[in-house]
Amino acid sequence: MNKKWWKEAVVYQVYWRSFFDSNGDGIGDLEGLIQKLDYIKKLGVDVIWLNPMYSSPDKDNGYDISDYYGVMEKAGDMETVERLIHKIHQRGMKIIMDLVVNHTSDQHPWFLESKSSKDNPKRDWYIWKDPVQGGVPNNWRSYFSPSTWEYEPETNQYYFHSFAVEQPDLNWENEEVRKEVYALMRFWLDKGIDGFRMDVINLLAKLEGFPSVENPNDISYLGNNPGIHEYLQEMNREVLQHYDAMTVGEIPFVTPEDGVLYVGEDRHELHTLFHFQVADDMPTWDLKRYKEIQRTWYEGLKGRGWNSQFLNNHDHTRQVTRYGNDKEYRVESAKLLATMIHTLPGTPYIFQGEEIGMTGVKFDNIEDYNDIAMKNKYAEELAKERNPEEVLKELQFLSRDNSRTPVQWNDEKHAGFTEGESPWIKVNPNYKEINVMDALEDENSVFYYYQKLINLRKKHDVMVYGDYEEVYVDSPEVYAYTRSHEDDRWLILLNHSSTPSSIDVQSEECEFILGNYADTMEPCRLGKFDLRPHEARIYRIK
Ligand code: ISL
Ligand code: CA
Repeated sequence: MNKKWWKEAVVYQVYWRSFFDSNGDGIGDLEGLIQKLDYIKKLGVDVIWLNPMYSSPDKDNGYDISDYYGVMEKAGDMETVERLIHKIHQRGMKIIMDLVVNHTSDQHPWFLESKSSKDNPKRDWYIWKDPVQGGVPNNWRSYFSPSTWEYEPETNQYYFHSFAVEQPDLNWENEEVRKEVYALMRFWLDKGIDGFRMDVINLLAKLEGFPSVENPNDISYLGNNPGIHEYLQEMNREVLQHYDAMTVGEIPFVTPEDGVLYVGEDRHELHTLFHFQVADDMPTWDLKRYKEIQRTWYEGLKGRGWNSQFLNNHDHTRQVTRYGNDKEYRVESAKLLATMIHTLPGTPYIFQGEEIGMTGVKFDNIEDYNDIAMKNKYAEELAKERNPEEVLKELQFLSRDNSRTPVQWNDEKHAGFTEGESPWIKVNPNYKEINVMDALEDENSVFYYYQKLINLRKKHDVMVYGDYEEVYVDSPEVYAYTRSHEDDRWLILLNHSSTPSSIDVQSEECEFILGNYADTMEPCRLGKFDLRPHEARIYRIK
């Protein structure tokens, strides 16, 4: 396994509209991000993943792009983007941007032309089908609506959308589309960005013939279809191999067997990927299932491809709420989950605010929510005559807005996120207890613990390149594994429960490296002892 900068990197995801507002309009922006770069640098991360800031009507918060060469006004302008790239590089960090090319906005000029007439030269840039028996061409569901088809009366055809109606899918079978995408990729790489996070990149190839399916609610037919690897290999030949660019693919519905086809170093497609087996299979913490997922991915990729490790992002609620204990043990469990993500094999991702243990949120009414996925689902369920309070309650826990509330900078109005009257989405009411200002003043804060974890990766190859082996596999509450590299062997112990859990460390030698409880353990403990609630320990052993 050869050494690469993107294998050794820690990535920090900035959802800029919720990060910091520099001009008082209540919306985070790129100037605001520039003003906070020293804070991100202080954490010790290497790469910033910036969510989409391209021109967009913002129906899906930037994932509906209307001009790949433009900058969304609320984010800033091209000069600000260029300054941002320069200032990130000045600090010795890199920036990867979101590549969203499975679909565009329905306001993109390409689509406006395509839909204008059947013989428009861009008609075939999107996917149009005749009605079947007077209705939709097949029974597929989209991510954000009951059907993947939207009827256009002017030309009496349906167009295909994997997500919202406002997000028509591009037709990747059309070579002109592919060439256009490669050109826009080069444009941004030539601006100096260091790679891409590729949005649902495994959806580019559609199932041949668009056949109706047995169970339309299992939408995995949207992804991993024949032809996808040819597209990615062509993208590599045409663009990526000519740059030192990091590529991480967002790959829903993928198993390790298929995953290695996207990231195998001999495949010349992507460097690494986000799979969603945790997010999709584990609504709440399930240690047995998590161990199994980590084991199958490690075995599936071992020696061939590189994994990524994350537990939350702008689409999935905050990890300390979903998979930890954000009540009695919020700080300990935030640190424990971080220890896990930063010591498992693969590139770790930090979602903004995770480094101070920010939690999910519960707004009292649907008007307080913004996310199109949630609002569409809410409307869909209410159309079934269901009770609104019940539906809202059902959707709150996994709503994507849980992660999209503003970063909590201090205990002032709006948590210091904006000087404006009201932020675009409410601040989590717990900002007085959980904010950056307090974290930076407390040597035992989650922030400084993240800093130590990140520093460990910089100093010890075992954290990056070490072989992974699970130990104490039968423990129902403790996740324990070793990482081994040359003569370095580290043992990571994680008690995921809110009660003490016993463990029996057998080793001739042991040196205490790091723990998430303030009291240090010198010399480290051997033999049988209890790990305290949500306690994490890292040892060097023999
Ligand atoms: O949000 C999810 C489940 O509720 C995820 O499955 C997510 O929709 C899916 O992983 C695709 O996400 C990406 O593409 C979407 C965009 O809304 C997401 O923000 C983006 O991360 C469409 O571009
Ligand atoms: Ca702003």
